[in-house]
Amino acid sequence: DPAQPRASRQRFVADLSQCLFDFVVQLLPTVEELAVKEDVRKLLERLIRTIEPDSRLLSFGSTANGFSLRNSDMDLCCLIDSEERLSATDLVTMLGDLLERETKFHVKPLPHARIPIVKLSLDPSPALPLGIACDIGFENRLALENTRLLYCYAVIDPARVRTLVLFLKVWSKRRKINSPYKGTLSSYGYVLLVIYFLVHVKNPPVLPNLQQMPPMRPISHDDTHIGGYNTWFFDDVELLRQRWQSANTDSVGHLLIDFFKYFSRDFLYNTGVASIRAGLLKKESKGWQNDLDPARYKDARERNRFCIEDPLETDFNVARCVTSDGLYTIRGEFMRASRILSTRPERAIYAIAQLCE
Ligand code: 3AT
Ligand code: MG
Repeated sequence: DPAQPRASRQRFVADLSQCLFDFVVQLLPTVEELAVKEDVRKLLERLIRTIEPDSRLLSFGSTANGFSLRNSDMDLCCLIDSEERLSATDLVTMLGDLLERETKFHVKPLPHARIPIVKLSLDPSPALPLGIACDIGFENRLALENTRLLYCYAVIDPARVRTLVLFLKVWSKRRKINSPYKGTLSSYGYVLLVIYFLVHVKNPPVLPNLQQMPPMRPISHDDTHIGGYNTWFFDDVELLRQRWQSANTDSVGHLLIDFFKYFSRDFLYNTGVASIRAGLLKKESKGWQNDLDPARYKDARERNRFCIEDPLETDFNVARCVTSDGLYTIRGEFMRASRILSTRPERAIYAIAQLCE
């Protein structure tokens, strides 16, 4: 019966979707964890205000973008609203001293890093069985905006977008291809790949392009630019939730299979740039070629193996840390995942276990 393989394929994909939801749900942060993190943020904000009274401490990254897993680290950004303020280097040093005196955190100030931060960690406790890790940076307004952009994408179609993103984050961590310090890609990079795929590769698209939608009211240049970068995007979440109805009805399982297929076979790693703002771009058009004369452009060659345009800071390649070995490993993992899903083990749950082995 020729219909038999097709029916069993459909059953596998439906089963895979259900398993992905179930798998991801058990990895979400608990209510207690979120409460402890908010308490920590408030405590730190109170302490920072003893140094800079006009400051606010805001969350960004996964704690604020809707893609948080259990025990993920906390990214905090301090904004100072007054005109006269200390330099980031001085603030990091002073805050480091203060936190060391006043709290139980392990404190590591990095005042001379390219982006000065204070690193904090807390030992495990009943509410936080794995402790807590937290970075505090200063005036990183672009990171707050890119967090808000990802958050808007997360809430448009949470069932599909959050499930896919969270699964890929877990998968990339378990497969050890989520360490920019070791030549692979950050979580932020993987999130951008998923959104790029859902906005620009899937046809019809699963998500709208929030940076290219017409604004509802006139916008002024000053309100929409930070450091020369255009940070405007359509952010009326309520309206989006009501109005956006994707013509694409693919299940999460189907999208995951296609995602791995696309990034193992079709994406043009040598010449292409994945941009959630503008779709597939050419490395050449951004000056990000990696085939330049190696004697003169060694840096460009190393930095642009894999190119993902930051949605706001558009001259920044989010994948610049990916080395040629790193890219080889990542592509090998996309192929492995694609193979596992196409050989279709007996049950989807085994496929997921094998994927994340
Ligand atoms: P984890 O749950 O911590 O794995 P995350 O979503 O917090 O994932 P990252 O830790 O990779 O993601 O990054 C934290 C935030 O920092 C995300 C983004 O707002 C900002 N960020 C990270 N890398 C870059 C980058 N290369 N360019 C601009 N912003 C970045
Ligand atoms: Mg983080």
